[in-house]
Amino acid sequence: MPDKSPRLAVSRRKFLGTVAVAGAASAVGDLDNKALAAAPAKAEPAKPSALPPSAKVAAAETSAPDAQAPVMGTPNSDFMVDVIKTLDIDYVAANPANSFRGLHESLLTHGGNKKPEFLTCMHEESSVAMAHGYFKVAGKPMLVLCHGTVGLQHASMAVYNAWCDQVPIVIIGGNDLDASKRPPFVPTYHSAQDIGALLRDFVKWDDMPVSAQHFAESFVRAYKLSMTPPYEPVLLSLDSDLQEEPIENRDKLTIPRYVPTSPPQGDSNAVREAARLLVQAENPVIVADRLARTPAGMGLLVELAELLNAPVVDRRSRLNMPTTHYLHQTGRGKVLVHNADVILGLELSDFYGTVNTYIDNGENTRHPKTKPGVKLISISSRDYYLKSNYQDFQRFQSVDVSIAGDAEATMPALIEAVKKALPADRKAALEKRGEAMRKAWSATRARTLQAATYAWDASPVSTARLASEVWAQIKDEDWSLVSSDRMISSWASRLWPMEKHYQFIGGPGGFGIGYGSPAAVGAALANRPHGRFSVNIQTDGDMMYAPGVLWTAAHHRIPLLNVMHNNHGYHQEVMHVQRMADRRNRPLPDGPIGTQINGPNIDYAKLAQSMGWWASGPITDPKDLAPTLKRAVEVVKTGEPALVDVYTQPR
Ligand SMILES: Cc1ncc(C[n+]2csc(CCOP(=O)(O)OP(=O)(O)O)c2C)c(N)n1
Ligand SMILES: [Mg+2]
Repeated sequence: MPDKSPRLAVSRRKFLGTVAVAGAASAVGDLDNKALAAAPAKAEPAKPSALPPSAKVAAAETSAPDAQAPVMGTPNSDFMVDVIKTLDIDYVAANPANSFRGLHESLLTHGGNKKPEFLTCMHEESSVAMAHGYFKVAGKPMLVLCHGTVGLQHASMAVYNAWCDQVPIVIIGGNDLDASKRPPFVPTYHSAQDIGALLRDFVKWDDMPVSAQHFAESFVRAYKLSMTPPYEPVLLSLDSDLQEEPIENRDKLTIPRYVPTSPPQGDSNAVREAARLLVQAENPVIVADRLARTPAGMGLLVELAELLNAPVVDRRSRLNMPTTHYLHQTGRGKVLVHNADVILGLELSDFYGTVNTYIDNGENTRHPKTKPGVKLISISSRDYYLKSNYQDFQRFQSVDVSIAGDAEATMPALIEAVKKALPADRKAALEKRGEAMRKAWSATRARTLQAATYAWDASPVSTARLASEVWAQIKDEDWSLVSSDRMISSWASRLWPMEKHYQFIGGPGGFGIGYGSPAAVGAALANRPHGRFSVNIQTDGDMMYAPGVLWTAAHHRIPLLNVMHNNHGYHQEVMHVQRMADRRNRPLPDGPIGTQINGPNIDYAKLAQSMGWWASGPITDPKDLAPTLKRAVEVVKTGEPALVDVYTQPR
């Protein structure tokens, strides 16, 4: 490494030198100097602290900074910004930290805070989950900066969710590597030999560049690997000294050109065999999960399904099949899988669970959902890429035709193979099957509409009524549902006509709670330049993991309608505790304890208002929903976020 003196960090010291630091401003000050940077510019009388400062804090907050060393040359972090700018990255989400202060400063000054633009985040889990939701609408990764140790520790669950959901995110973790040079105390607590160790099991690739040129190559490689199916998060550990050191010789530095990797297609013989089985099947079923990797995926699936008039069961990690299409038969998934003679699984996260039942009855009963002799075909990128430790690859399932390949990239070849394999005399049978599917679709639709009316006037509000009332207010907008709807019994997917990729973006992937609220903000940000209307059905438990993301949405003026599905608890967990008590044959004392969010009640409207949102509620009478949602929609259309708190369970 080049000689480190003079350091470029001096500009910050110079700034601090002009600041007359007034007394001990904080008793719990972070010695990485953020507290100092925030001190007032003019001397003010010392204010008493709530707590007496420790000797270290007092020294750090009152001592005069050293004389300034001259600024020399251009910092490496300026070049790093040049590298970042060669890739199509619009935003950088971060909670600030000294371990990436060099890069932070360069992004603002040298980079002009444009492409990428900073998003101020209040928790690293929010930064990553925002990037997660953003990708599923925008189709491109965000950059996330994390404080190497503690920041990545906060970020880790969200990274795991993104990993399970096959979402690309480029993460940089700042680190102070050189023990002989790193500042003592807090920055040393926040340093590690290998910050990547924490995430290595659930990022696709990580590296620790030791020179500016190394950074350029690794950043482009990280981006490229992240965007090669299966998409996944990637991590660079970035030494803070490396960011702050001057560039040795700019002319010697080069930025590699990024050329996207063509996603791998399945082997053509295996694809032909799959087509043969599908064409000959009496009752073929297509089950799709993460097939629609891009907006083109849905059109390809429609083409394949129509060729065969085969029903599609959508496992909803993405919107794979328009819900309005007569071959969208998700509601009949159970019976279709049971009757199938051929099942085509497209990027299934859980093939085993698709064809086997598991009953949580204490004996872990399992049995096949399918008929004997059913032929199983899988097209999945998981067959060529997975890691060992975390079990996101699910239980092993034997299949008859196993195609390692990206399913979306393989679809054109499969469509062609099906066209070739289809004998002319199958036409009548396929048309008949199509007729049956149209009838079944209409019957399912009628049953769903009927079921939605149950408890229509109930107070608190039924989840079907909630979904219906939201729909009534947004149906004329170019809307986008930026949350999963599993928590409301999939009422949105069952009732709303979903035909565009951004109208449904699936869930967290790894089912780590705390994803919903920040992912919605990220997805809404991606919808903003398109003028789309983003709506999030937000559960209460998820909201409270890191509610500061509400502030981020307001601060960056991200238009988003949050409709609270407020059941005052961790409702999915209530049944688990109840099931234990039932199985052990003893009553639970005083109802659900440890799964309720009540006493005190949380006022979500006030929570949102306190962070700059327009908000209203709680709503308990369903008749109040329409007028309140209408007002909220108007607010969102002015470009601001709005929240409506709806009680779906009594307090
Ligand atoms: C990080 C994390 N902690 C705990 C859980 C276990 N868990 C699963 S569902 C759930 C309840 C979530 O509550 P809420 O978001 O209000 O949804 P509800 O169940 O009430 O519909 C919890 C805590 C989890 N999945 N992830
Ligand atoms: Mg809840």
